[in-house]
Amino acid sequence: MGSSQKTRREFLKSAGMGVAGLTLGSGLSFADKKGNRPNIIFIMTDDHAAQAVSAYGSKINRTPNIDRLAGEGIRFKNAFCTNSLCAPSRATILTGKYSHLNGVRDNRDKFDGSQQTFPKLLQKAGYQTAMIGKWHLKSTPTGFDYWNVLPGQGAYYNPDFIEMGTKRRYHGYATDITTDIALNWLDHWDKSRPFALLFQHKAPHRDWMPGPKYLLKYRDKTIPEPENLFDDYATRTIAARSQRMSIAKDLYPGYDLKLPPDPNFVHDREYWNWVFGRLDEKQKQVWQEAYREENEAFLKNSPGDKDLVRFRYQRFIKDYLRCIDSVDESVGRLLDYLDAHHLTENTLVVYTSDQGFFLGEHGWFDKRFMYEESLRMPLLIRFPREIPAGTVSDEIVLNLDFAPTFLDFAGVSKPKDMQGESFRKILQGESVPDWRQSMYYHYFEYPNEHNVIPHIGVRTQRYKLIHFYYDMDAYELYDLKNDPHEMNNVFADPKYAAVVKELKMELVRLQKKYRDLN
Ligand code: SGN
Ligand code: CA
Repeated sequence: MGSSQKTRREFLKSAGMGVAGLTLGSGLSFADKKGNRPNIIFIMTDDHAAQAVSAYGSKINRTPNIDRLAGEGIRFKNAFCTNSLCAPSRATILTGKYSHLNGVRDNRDKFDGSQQTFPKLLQKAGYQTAMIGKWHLKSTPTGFDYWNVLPGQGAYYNPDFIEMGTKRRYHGYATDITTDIALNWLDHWDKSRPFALLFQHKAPHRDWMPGPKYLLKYRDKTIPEPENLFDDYATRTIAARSQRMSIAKDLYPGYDLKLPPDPNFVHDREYWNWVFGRLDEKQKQVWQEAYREENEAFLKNSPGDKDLVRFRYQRFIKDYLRCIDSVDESVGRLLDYLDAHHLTENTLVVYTSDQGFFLGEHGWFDKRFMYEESLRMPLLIRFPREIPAGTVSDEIVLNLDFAPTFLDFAGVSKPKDMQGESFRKILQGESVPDWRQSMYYHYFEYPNEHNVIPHIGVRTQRYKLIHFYYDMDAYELYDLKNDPHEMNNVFADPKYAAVVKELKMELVRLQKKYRDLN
């Protein structure tokens, strides 16, 4: 059951809004009939883990602006993605369908832009729609009145953007530029209709290049390490051991760690030259000066063994957090803009990330696995007209649910083939008795690029069963109450036999329900 601080009835009463939520036969509420449908701003970052949001109790950084959304709205503790990878998550968000039905199982697939998406349905219902920032779906965006997107993964410095088909290079830092473009769009929207703006940052995706403003932040600090940085995978299947996403081994010296690239490692040198080569001379000077002293000390006296892993962790995490500092600043700029333009009350603001990320947990970076850090999406939503301030929910909500939820707010009925559910009632602080008690997960991409073996899985409030299938056939079971960091696979423990049996059945039920049968 979800927890929230006020019931919907209490909230509506205190807000003097007793009838506002009543529904008319047409599916539109009184408020909707008056044309009072909310604007929607969907802020999504790339790879921002909940462990790096202070509203989620981060031990490593502060995100005061993102936290504002939690304080003034709702924070979901159990928001999950259905396939922890960029393009698949984005395709699921747009369509409200699992990967096997929307056609984007992994980052190599091209999104079929002719299919049904929530921006198209909103557009049809009279919304003006815009998509700004990271798109990453290979095909041209459809369903938007305006779009201005980064090609592919985009670049951190002096990025190219494609504005309605025309490519243009901007000077500066991607997070700041994406924000400028979004605020500029907000200066010009047609005030006679509501809008839906998808505002999607590239940050803090690999290779974690901080903007000039935050290059020196955390310099003299040591960021706390996760307890399981030196995980030995003792109880796990071979999947955990065969990945290639370890802090110890798989970060490149130049591209990832900002040390001189290894001259014999062509891939690293080429990647680094490509991203660093974009900086102008002044930007390069500022950059080199920021890392110079530490790099000199490292090259003179490199640590060994575990201390080397620690050094690598510090390098990675500091740059990752610096990227988030720019994102947090961007959210602050947007929220201030909404206040200044009297848009706060009638705009639903969502903050999320396409998936989670390992920040050294299990010794890893990246995502893909169904383990908690990668599965969980930060999800904070503010809509003062309906969401009681300071609400916290532990209901299981999914990226699959975003499309039906936005349609619900726009007064548009959910198409029958959308697989998610609207969680509008949960936002309002109501308890929803028949809400899902388990979620279904399916990861496909293999062996590209981090060698994570394909798996399906089911997670309930208490347990998680994972089935690695492709070139192996093995299960893992975690008791999340006793083992929140998933260090102890209890699949073979006879005490859990009944749980295993039940979850295997649940997995089959969900495969049927979502029509993922191959
Ligand atoms: C790039 C990264 C990978 C990352 C994928 C997917 N490598 O390929 O480390 O897993 O993106 O990330 S890089 O050397 O090109 O940086 S996703 O978020 O886009 O799915
Ligand atoms: Ca991502």
